[in-house]
Amino acid sequence: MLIRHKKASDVASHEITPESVYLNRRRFIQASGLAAGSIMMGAAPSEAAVLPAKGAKFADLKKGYSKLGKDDALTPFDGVTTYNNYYEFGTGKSDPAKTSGAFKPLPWKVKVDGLCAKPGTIDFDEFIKPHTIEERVYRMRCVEAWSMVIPWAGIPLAEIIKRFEPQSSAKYIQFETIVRPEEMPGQRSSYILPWPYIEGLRMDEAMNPLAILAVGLYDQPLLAQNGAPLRLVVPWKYGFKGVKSIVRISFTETEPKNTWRVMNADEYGFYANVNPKVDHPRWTQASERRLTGGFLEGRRATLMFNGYEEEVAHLYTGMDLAKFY
Ligand SMILES: Nc1nc2c(c(=O)[nH]1)N[C@H]1C(S)=C(S)[C@@H](COP(=O)(O)O)O[C@H]1N2
Ligand SMILES: [Mo]
Repeated sequence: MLIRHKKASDVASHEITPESVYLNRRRFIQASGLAAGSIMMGAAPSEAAVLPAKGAKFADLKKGYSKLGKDDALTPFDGVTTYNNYYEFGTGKSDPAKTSGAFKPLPWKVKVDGLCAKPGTIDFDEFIKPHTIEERVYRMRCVEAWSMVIPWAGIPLAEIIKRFEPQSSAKYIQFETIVRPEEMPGQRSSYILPWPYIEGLRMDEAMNPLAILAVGLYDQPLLAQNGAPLRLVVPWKYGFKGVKSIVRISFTETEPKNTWRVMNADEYGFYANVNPKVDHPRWTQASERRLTGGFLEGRRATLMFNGYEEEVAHLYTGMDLAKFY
């Protein structure tokens, strides 16, 4: 096993929190008004990052920056793990949970290359070991106009980037999803999308403190359908920017050719910032339906930059936001 994990028997019972209890704890925190801003519970772990055994919980997850409104109840675990977009496992929302049984998230290697001083191919445990895993509770807004609220466990992308010492000529970062048609039934068809799935960010976007590489959600390692073992989360952008099951990270001088833009440049851009004023040709972006308790709610207004305007608007000063869809 490449991941240094606690054996189930080593995990103290207070660290194993059933989903229902977790939700109640969260609701309590929200009810007591502590949800806005950083949640000041729990101490930073003294150890380096360690993934828990399957089914067990991250111990003492550090509470990172999370900002929610009063109408932002968490999407239940069942919703986050059964209503997915992951075309490598099929195009239906329930396909990824159903067809990903053969997918093996471990062992895993991540190749880092391009314009940086320290390129290399790194085992997943080495990749996460130097870092503290933080909880970040973020809204997630798909361009199809549905949304969720997800308690991620992840590592600030900026911290990871710094380790590889990108050169000043590196203007962008590109991410690539694994290609494993034998484990990913959607990849056996070349009609769905061109594989591998590619996404990217401008370097200053990638360095923004909100951007994380997630390794878990609801205190446990990511399931295949959510992008195990490692996926990007950029909460102010549409969900398709959140590339899953990353095997390669490249520092580039030119703008990455992200998959959905390659597929249909009239409908998808590179920046893909959540913007209620700019409609997708097929869907209004002014409002969205939140997934709660197993169903999609009625429409609610979509927020500029998905509610993270304060944190990210400065990245786009001088840009025509109506143009950069
Ligand atoms: N490799 C890969 N990454 C992907 C996708 C995909 O099809 N393949 N779908 C994207 C889209 S459209 C969305 S909305 C989010 C959904 O993430 P979730 O299923 O974990 O909620 O994943 C994104 N990442
Ligand atoms: Mo999406």
